[in-house]
Formats: sequence, C-alpha cells, structure tokens
Amino acid sequence: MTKTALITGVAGQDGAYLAHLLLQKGYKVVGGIRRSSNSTHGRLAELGIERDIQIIDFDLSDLPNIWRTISEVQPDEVYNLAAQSFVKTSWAQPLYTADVDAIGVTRMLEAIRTVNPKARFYQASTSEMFGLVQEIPQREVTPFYPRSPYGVAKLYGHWITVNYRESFDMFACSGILFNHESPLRGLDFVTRKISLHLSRVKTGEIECLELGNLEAKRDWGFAGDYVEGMWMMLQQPNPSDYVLATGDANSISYFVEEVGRALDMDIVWDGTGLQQRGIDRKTGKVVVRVNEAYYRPAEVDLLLGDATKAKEKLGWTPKVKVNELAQMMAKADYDRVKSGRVLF
Ligand code: NAP
Ligand code: G4F
Repeated sequence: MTKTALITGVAGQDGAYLAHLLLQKGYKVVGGIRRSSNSTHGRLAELGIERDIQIIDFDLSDLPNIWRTISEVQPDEVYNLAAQSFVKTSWAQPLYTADVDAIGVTRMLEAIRTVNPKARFYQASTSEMFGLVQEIPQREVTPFYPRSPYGVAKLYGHWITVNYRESFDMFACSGILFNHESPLRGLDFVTRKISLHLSRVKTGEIECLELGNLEAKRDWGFAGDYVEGMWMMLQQPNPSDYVLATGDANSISYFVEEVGRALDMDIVWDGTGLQQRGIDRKTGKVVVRVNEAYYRPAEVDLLLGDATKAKEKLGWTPKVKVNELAQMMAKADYDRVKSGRVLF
C-alpha cells in the first residue's frame, strides 16, 4: 500500500531533497509551506518535483492548522523539518525562534498523539546543541551545551521528542544532524555565501566576498546523503536518536580555498583577525575580507561528529566528501551567475 509522508518545511533545502527521495520510493508526499508574498517553490522546481507533491498551507506556530493537517492527511510518517534555521537570526528573534523551533515541536507531537498516534515522527535536531563541545568527536551521549537561542530551542525540541517517545510509546526519532549543504542551501549560510559570492567575484560582478569568523570548523556533508539517513531512521523496528556526520571537520577558510580552487583561483591568506585577507595569487587581487558584522555574540568553534551508531544500526554512510561538495556548489553557482538564473 502507498505510504503517505508529511514533510513540514518542504520548501527548504532538506525538504526538497527528502521529497525527491520519498517520491522515488513511491510515497505520496504532502508538503507544508508557510504562506509568503514571494514564490517559495524554487527548490522543488529545481528538482523537477513541484507538481508531484501535494502542497498545503502550514505554520508551526498555529496549533489548529497543525491539528487539521494531521487529521486530514493521516500521514504514516511525519518529517518535522520546518524551523527558523539560521543561527545568527536567533539572537535577533529569540522568542520567535523558541516558539517555532521548541514549542512548535510540542504542537506537532500533541497533534500526532491525539489524532494519529501510529504515525512515525522525525525531528530535525542539530549538532548546534553540542555548542561549546564537551567531547570530541560528538556522539549521541555527549552532553549538550548550546551557544545560541537557536541551539537552546532545538535542545527543547530534541528532549520533548525523547519524552513523548518514552511517555506515550510513540515512534519518535531525533536526528542529530551535523551541517549539510548543497547547491540548494539558503543564501545566508556560509558555504552557499562562499560559492555564490566567489562566483560573482570570478565573473567580475563584485570585487570581494565578506565573511565573519574564518577559524570556526564544521563537519560538512551533502544534504542528499543526510535525507536518506532521516528516512532510514523511520524504517527501523524501534525508534531511537542518531548522529549523522562525516567525521571530518574543516575551517571556513578551508572551504573558501576549495571553492576558489574549483573556480580556478589560488586563494592564500595574509593578516589575522579583522585584518585577514584572502588574495587570489593568480590575479593578485584581494577576493576575501573579514567584516565584524558577521561575527556572532557567542561562537561554536568546532563541530565534529561520530556517526558510528548510524553506520552500525542504519547502514548509513555519507558519500560526498567536503572537497567534492565545494566543487559541486561552486559549479552550480558559477553556472547560475553566468546564465543569470534565479537564485533562491
Ligand atoms: P531551511 O532551508 O531553512 O528550511 C526550513 C524550512 O522551514 C523553510 O522552508 C522555512 O520556510 C520553513 N519554516 C520556517 N518557519 C516556519 C514556520 N513557522 N512554519 C512552517 N515552516 C516554517 O533549513 P534546512 O537546511 O532545510 O534544515 C531543515 C531542518 O533541519 C531545520 O529544522 C534545521 O533547523 C535542521 N537542521 C539543519 C541542518 C543543516 O545543516 N542544514 C543541520 C541540523 C539541523 P521559508 O522558506 O518560508 O523560510
Ligand atoms: O553556515 P552557518 O551559518 O551555519 P551554522 O551556524 O553552523 O548552522 C547551520 O548548521 C547547524 C548544524 O550544526 C544547523 F542546525 C543550522 O540550522 C544551520 O544549518 O555558519 C557556520 C560557521 C559559523 O561558525 C559562523 O560564525 O561559519 C561562520 N561564518 C563566518 N562568516 C559565517 C560567516 N556564517 C555565515 N552564515 N555568514 C558569514 O559571513
């Protein structure tokens, strides 16, 4: 029998890749999108699936809307991907972030518990919960220490998912995912900012890319690999929580160098802190500068995950390495910039 999946935040990076994967697996996919005055279907269109999924009006801050959605869709699986997902914005909008990323998860769980308790639930948790890391690498049992209102809100979402599983015997899983990127990544996030802006530097559209802290390290994987892990979690005999990560951490400056290499630049560094500059040795031009405006009130210096549990229990392994990811994103953005295509 055809399974029905409800994906909240289907218009986002992960939502689009997950919808694509589930359609390939024969699911009926219903996707929740919050209303906007602009079109939000760009990623779904890019993957050619805009017309293959049923789109519904959905907002995590609106309990009656969630209730009706679960009632009408009667999903077999629910993937809660919707969130205010940009860490920096969470300092500007801490209450909104908490309402959506923390309480929103309880709204989802309450609606499922009362209306359709057999539905399997995936919560999009995050390595940001490790924040000021207490152990290297980070595993499912590593103590949490979030460093942003986003991380704090997501930690609530994680624990309420665990709590509903233990209290009400629900099939609820929390996926603790490390950073995953792609050509469909939002423009605010650092990898996409680098691939887009260096492409513009390359074509002469802008002179230079401005970034914040170049020293932070992240464990970057490819979003297409990670959505497969989400699906695998909901196919197990028992619900549990899993870290998904590559086990390889690199700095922001490393990602700049790799994207530069893919664009036939040779970026080297001089200076430190706010004076640090990236220079393309091939042209002698300054192509990267540091701007304090992109610093955060509290930084997460290093995230490095250990996905042994996911490898052993789910059979999940990430396929794309960070340098391949940088190349993939550089190529996609360079082609977009050259052809003047819409950027989401
Ligand atoms: P994304 O591209 O920002 O997608 C998030 C989606 O949620 C967007 O479509 C957004 O809609 C929607 N949304 C925001 N507020 C909402 C609300 N109040 N009601 C309904 N929808 C709302 O993020 P992503 O990278 O795909 O990440 C998916 C999920 O995984 C998020 O929960 C994120 O926090 C989490 N996560 C991501 C990563 C990562 O590295 N990508 C790692 C760990 C966890 P608009 O388009 O209208 O803004
Ligand atoms: O790309 P970022 O904005 O991602 P961040 O903060 O790690 O969060 C992402 O990954 C989390 C998983 O760990 C998700 F839960 C979350 O939803 C999101 O997807 O920033 C990465 C690093 C930070 O240390 C930041 O300070 O890059 C540094 N950075 C330096 N310059 C910059 C910039 N980040 C951004 N966005 N823009 C800059 O100009």
